[in-house]
Amino acid sequence: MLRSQQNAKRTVINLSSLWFLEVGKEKRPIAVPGSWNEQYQDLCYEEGPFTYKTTFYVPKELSQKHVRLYFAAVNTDCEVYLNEEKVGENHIGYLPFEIDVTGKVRAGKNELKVIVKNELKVGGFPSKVPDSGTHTVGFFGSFPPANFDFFPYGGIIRPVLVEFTDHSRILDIWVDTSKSEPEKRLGKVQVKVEVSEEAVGEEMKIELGGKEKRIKVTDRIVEEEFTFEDARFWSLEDPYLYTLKIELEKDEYTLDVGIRTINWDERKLYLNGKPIFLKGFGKHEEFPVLGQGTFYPMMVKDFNLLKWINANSFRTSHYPYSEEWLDLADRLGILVIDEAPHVGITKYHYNPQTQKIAEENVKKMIDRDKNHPSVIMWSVANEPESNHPDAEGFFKALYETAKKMDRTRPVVMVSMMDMPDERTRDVALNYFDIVCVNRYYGWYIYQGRIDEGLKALEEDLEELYRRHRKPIFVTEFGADAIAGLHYDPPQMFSEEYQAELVEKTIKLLMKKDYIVGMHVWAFADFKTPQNVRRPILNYKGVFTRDRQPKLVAHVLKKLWGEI
Ligand code: BDP
Repeated sequence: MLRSQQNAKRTVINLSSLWFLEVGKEKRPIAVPGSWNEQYQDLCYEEGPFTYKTTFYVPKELSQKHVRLYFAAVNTDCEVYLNEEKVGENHIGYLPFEIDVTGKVRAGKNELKVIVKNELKVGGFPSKVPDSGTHTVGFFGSFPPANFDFFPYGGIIRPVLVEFTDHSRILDIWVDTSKSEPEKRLGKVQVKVEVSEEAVGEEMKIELGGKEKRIKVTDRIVEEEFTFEDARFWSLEDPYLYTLKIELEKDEYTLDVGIRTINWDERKLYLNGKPIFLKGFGKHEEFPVLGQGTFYPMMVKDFNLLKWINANSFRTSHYPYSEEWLDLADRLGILVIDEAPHVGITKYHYNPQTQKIAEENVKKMIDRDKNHPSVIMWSVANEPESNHPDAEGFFKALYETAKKMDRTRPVVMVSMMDMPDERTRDVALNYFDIVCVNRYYGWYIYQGRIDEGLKALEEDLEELYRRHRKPIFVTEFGADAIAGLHYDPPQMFSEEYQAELVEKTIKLLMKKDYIVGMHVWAFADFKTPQNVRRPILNYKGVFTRDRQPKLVAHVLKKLWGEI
């Protein structure tokens, strides 16, 4: 599925605006995109269902076109009604869905209604703390009872678009540059296009980087290859994008294409044939006052800070972000680990029905983001209960699902298991291409004892490498620090302690040649459910929630500037 695009042959109405929210008998204004929890104090902890309403106007000539509603994301369960007729429903947050409403849109005024519920469910997405307790130490008794450490925001969090196209139209595009030979500067771009039945028999024009091909469409799928001698490869230093334009008589679609290759072996990860070391963060797509959603100024600010601090990558922990994050990453040369909305997975998820939903979620993520050159790997989950025997089949299936859709990128699962303690033995990690682990030595374990903690971390990593013989990526490490809290000698929660722990951990990781990346947790402070460990926010941010640097930010800028 392609996202909606305004161009010379497509028309898009963007419904980002002030909608109405029905709360009981009341009708309140509500911003879309956005989450209800931050817009109204009395709705902070509400799961809904709430009814969103808006209207839009359609000129007569457009009402006869192919029309689809494109929801960039709704958290979480929703039913969609157009002019009082139910036209669709969706049950996963953070991912887009489309509804074909051809023939249902009226010339003139149309009414759109979306009923949204954001309920935490044991064994669901988003996942609720199982009554019997949780495998995740430290999250007991949190409210809302999310089985994860960030606030469960609800609502229409991303834009809603109405797109009008001809019936003869482009449905999907796949771009694969993995056959390119960077050492010869030879770019090979395979382009695959899916069209609607009505387009069969027409001529298609494909333009890429100044080259043009005209093809008679004989089938719903068209495949072509472009070769570029002396290609300009997409890289962190030169994130060059070629423009790909697909044209039918009455439809067109434009995509940015980066020519680059990704490979990996037993010890290293390569971008364009050269080893790449990932420096950066796990982060969240949430902000003070705004809550969760698509907010452009915040994206620009965060990318500017990523560049300032000399980071080259981030993980979309713990769900896919608005697609514009990837547009910016493509354009600015930042690598992204794209993560499925699978966090807080426990044994209650390990059944065939939930596995099928999880497979669908992985497919939807890859389907949305497959053409972004910045995406360097797919993460199918964060910190699942992967020491449970039933995790093996569940995650093997997710790995295979991802691989079937994309063999060109590594597929990973982020584990907090597989420590030297036998009880943490991860039954699924070995299926994945790169070993991704979260480790909190000097924080959750070896509290207040950074040096001892790091000795234990070193042993842990050595053993992990011996066991897996695959590159290791430390996807999380860090410490809470409350901005303005200082202490000498460094104490937990002081800026000094966070800076020391992060600096010493990085210096240790740099000594190991099988380590391919290190991501500090987290980019910025973020809001969590209420519990005894979190004074409103998780304070592991290198930046405060309003994006001001803590002491550690200056340490990182210097260290990463030298790597
Ligand atoms: C890890 C999780 C992350 C948490 C972090 C922490 O992946 O979501 O916020 O630890 O405890 O367990 O700060």
